[in-house]
Amino acid sequence: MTDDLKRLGRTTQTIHAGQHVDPATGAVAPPIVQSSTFAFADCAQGAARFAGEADGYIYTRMGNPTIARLEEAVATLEGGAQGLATGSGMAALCTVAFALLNQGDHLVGTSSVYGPSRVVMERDFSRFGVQSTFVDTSDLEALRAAIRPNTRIVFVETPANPTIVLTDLAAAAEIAHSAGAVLLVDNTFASPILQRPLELGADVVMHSMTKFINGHTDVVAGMIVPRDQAMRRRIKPVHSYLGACMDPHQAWLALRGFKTLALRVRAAQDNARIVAAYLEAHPKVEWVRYPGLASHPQHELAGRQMDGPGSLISFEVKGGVEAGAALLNSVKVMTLAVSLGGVETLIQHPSSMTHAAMKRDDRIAAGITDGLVRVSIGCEDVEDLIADFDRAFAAV
Ligand code: LCS
Repeated sequence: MTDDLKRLGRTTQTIHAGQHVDPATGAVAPPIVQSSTFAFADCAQGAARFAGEADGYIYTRMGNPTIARLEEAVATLEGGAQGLATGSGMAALCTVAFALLNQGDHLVGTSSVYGPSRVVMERDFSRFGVQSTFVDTSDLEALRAAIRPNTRIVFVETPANPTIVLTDLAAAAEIAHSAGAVLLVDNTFASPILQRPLELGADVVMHSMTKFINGHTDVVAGMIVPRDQAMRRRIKPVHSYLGACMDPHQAWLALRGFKTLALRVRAAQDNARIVAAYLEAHPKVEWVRYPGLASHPQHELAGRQMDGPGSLISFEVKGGVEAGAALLNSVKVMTLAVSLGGVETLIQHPSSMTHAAMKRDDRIAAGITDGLVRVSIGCEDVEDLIADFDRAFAAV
């Protein structure tokens, strides 16, 4: 990461970060170094690399030149130390939790997070003696009250999946740090184009790069960005050995997608503003939650903490689950599918899909109502999306 690049604009950074010309061939697009292992010149060099006394690659699970470009690129945008790429967003979360938590430790998380992020803590990490409490972290008093003497991680997802509720990151950092805990932020929904948690005091950022960073709905991938080298040193040994690593080809695809991140995020956001206003005015819509609308309870926080409201919208159709299902079964331009952050608009029903593994009481308490519909607005011509909604609402 060059100092020069840090001073350039975000669009320039996405296009150039990690994209140096290949010194061996002059290739402008990065080569895919599809090798599991790297030869040593002699035994002394191999031993020095293993001892951490010499630079150079050893084995792709521990590091690879193509993956390193992507780790540099995302870290440049987030403003952290070199990233640690993982095979999925879930692998990023599990790697951080595995690295930073011990038996008897406690994690406080946002109640409305991606369903499996919560389930893996409550169902699986609990088997190893890690306790967790999930609360509405948009309520800073509730967050403060959930902290225990053994709390080591405060885990915030903002905007939250699928409720689009926001958490004040600077305040959450202050609460975590005064308790001696680390603030881990899932920045998947905003992407570093719209929100940079490390600048607001977070210690670690994670992404499902399956979403905006790759952006083309053809890769599952994750990324961890530690605040500094000290935090990176705490996570790197687990990252190297846990096996949640990335493949070079996967890294190359994500790096290609990353070049257009700023363009895609802004184009989708332009569409989302129009769609959110359309939904809010629609007689068959019960409520809409989108940070760009004045009706969003944290519209003011969105303006302060984010560089734009993004392209995820949640809403409920009047008539609840059945009415929502009629809408979802009638879309033609939009696709009924989970995932988000791609160039195509995806629409889904969280309580029976992405958040089905959560207990219903927990879902309701987290604001994930049975009728909530989540839409990830893409980069299509917005007139076509509105026409698709018109057609689908007619079937409700
Ligand atoms: N964090 C967030 C905010 C997510 O939305 C997801 C996946 C993950 C982490 C996990 O990442 P993965 O392992 O899938 O790369 N969210 C999904 C969703 O809402 N629909 O399908 C997947």
